[in-house]
Amino acid sequence: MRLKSASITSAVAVAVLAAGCVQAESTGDTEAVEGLAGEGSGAECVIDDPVHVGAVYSLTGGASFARQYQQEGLQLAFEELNEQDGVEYELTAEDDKTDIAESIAGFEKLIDRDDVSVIVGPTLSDMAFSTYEDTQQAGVPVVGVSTTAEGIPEIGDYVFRNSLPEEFALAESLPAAKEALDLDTVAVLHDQEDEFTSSAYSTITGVLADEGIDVVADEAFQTDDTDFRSQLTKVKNGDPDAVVLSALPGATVPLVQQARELGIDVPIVGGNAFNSPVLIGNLEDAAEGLIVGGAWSSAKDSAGNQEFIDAYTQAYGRRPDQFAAQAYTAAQLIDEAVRADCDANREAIKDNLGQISDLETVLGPLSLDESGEVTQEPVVQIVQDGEFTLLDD
Ligand code: 1QQ
Repeated sequence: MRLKSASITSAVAVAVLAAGCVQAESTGDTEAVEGLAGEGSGAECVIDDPVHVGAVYSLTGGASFARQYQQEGLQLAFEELNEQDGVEYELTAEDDKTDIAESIAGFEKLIDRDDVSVIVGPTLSDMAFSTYEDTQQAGVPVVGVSTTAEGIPEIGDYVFRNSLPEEFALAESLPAAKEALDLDTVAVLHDQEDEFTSSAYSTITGVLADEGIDVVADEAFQTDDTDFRSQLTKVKNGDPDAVVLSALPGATVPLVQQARELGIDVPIVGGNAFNSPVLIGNLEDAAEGLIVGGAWSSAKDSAGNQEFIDAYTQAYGRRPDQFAAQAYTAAQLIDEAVRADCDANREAIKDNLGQISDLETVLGPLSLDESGEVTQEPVVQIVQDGEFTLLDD
């Protein structure tokens, strides 16, 4: 199946969403593969054929801050799952180079040539809006592990995500920051081009209004901008209690550094990109006081979290981040869906992913519903001495 060009797919995806979230219908004619339907269920399930899982990440390019974390988290999880009897997973990963056309090509290869049962990814919401509508039509279930923009699960009933939506994370982090910092006023800076940042900006303005927090400056920029001094001067003149930033990592690092250089030392509340230790590391002292809502913390006492951290650190020589934890969890969700009916065909995985309720994961108890949306408890963290610390501690 040929996937449409990015522009058409994006336009179609947006049109579908604008039309009141009418989900695209699957026209996938994938025949069930006998060898992927097994005997038994749960831990007793035995499937003869290997289960092919595809993944598309941004290993290089602008979103490479997630770097190998997503790939390593997924790899580690499937290595652990393969130690269990009955089901053998084979993972094929593609790097979309943070490029929409490359992402489409990666999905197309996994669907048409590698004949995968399910796909994990991509890294960015931008790519999801350009690939999911066609993946839906091909009848291939996809699990987003870091795509947090509004409207993604609505693309189709084969579309799922275990990545906490930005709207839920911000609805937690902004009130928590208000309480912890006694915020009365903020300045808002946002990338007006990217799907994720635009979606987050819409949530930010709504939550600030609900919380009665005054916006003393509201400045926009482009994804590839590198000089933010004009916007930051207006922010400084507004003398806010904090800054709220909706940006991808590429803009976040120079923007935060320039803010500190200009003497804007107030706390900065950011979006999902702030959950990257790569980004925090690149910011060095400028990261002090950053606040972010997210899906995972190394301090969470969730089921298997410490074992996951230990296993990941031993395997890769550094501690995992949220993006690794979410990818790790996606493998667990896929295995849960496969073993439910002991069937690794695309349709069976799609049917069972939407039935997962309160599964104990390293992210905490997690549910996926038939709409494809995730339910889990967010965490709010602040950077202190270069480390993420739970804000409510
Ligand atoms: C999205 C995001 C990115 C910042 C995560 C890597 O949350 O694109 O939805």
